[in-house]
Amino acid sequence: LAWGGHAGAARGDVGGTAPPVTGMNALVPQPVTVQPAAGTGYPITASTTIQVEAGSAPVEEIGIELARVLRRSTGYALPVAAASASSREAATADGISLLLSGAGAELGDEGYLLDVSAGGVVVRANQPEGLFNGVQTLRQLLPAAADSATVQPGPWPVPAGHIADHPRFPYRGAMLDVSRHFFPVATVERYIDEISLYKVNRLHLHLADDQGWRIAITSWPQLAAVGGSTAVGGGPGGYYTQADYRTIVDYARAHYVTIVPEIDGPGHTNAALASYPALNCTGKAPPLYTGTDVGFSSLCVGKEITYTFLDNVLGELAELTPGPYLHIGGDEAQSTKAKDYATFEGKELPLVAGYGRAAMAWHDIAAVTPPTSTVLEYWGTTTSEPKTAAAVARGNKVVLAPANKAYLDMKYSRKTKLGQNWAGYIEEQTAYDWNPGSYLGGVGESAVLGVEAPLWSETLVTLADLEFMAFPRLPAIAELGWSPAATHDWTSFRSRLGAQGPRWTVLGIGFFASAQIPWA
Ligand code: TNX
Repeated sequence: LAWGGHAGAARGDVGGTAPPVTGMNALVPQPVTVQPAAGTGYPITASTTIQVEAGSAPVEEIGIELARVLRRSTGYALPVAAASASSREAATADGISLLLSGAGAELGDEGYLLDVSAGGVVVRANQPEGLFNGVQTLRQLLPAAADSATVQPGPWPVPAGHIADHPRFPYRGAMLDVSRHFFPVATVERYIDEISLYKVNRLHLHLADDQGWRIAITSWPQLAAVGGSTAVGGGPGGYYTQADYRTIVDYARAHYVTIVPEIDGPGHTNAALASYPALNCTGKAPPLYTGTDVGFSSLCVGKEITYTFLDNVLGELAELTPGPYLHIGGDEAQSTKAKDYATFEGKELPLVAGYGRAAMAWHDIAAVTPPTSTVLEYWGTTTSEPKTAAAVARGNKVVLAPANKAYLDMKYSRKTKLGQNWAGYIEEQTAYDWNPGSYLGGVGESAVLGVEAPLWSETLVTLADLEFMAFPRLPAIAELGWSPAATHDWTSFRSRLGAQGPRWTVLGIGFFASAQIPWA
């Protein structure tokens, strides 16, 4: 179908009659180097095999997962087998080869090479995570129907060409607020599927806030039993058992996503305070809270039990979480005096270090001169934040999640039913058009660990709600985290993003059909 005949054009502001981009020119995030080649490329057929690096269990798992996805839609057998030494050298097995050789050191751990010729598809990387990323690119090179859960007619061409790719930033994050509303394990797993398609490699789980405590802590059982028993607007709430949490961690690991668990404090703690009277300075527990105000709760800074509680919680979380970070919140502590806030963080930060982890915290923590290992997550709406800049001058690193750009819970426009607007309206171009490496004063490229797109859930109840807010803005933030600054281009991005629409439709993602995008 010609471009002009599509619904997107009828929306009025799409403009032009250029054909929709396809194949190598339709990737999100944009790779470092893309060289389409002449020729028909490689068609996946009933005789295609998937060949994986011999002797690597993680690579075999990546091959099996690719086979699982493609078997559903193609109906082909797609056997997974160890690649022979000769196929590794020739680099043209008849099929898809996933190999841990010949990638070149400049690609790092997460980069990959992808070559498609009539002979087959070869993905090369230094580490399994690079092959995983290359497979995500391969999935986008196939027709959208390849992501279908039921057998489709095909054909299944992979366009010819060469891609060399590696990320701009190591931390490419999404955050899910499971406290304001609780989301079951299956929803979190689906979100992991969706974010990993766009090479997002961190999932920050906001596990505790005023409205809900969502992780079972063995040494403090009332946190989940009481603090997890409701949510914004009332209702039963919910929490993850430790087995549930391990299931999420394992699922994330298989998708090369690191879980970053957050227990917020000293503010945003009403659910904990309601669970244990002893945590309150008054010795009396407040009622559970189901509203949406912020800034009214505080842990009791002067009580020793506060730090026993934090030590126990962080200890259990560290035990459950393989990743390098424990996020300790620290935002909007409006009910904690500045002096008490400093005392509190001064006692909590060493607890994190004691469990061998680096602390992450919202940038508010810059006020207390945290150790340089503390990663600051910037959530402000201005491009100047002196305390964060001072922390960077001392050596701290920053993850950028500016609320007026990266907050997926902000409304797209005045007309959006879901979401909030305290940081403004965020249409697609607003989410995309900023440079993480020069956005915040005093925070240059080398101080930026990466970006994150937080999805706060005061107004979001269902999986469909989450998906409507995350798509298409999550892929915009994902591209800012992955693609080189030199490829940043709104005109290119909007047409490549438009090509993702059919894929989301096949996957059942009910996205916001932004009128800024020429949807294919
Ligand atoms: C601010 S930004 C918050 C959250 C809210 C969010 C809603 C930040 C670190 N805290 O508590 O959920 O706004 O948009």
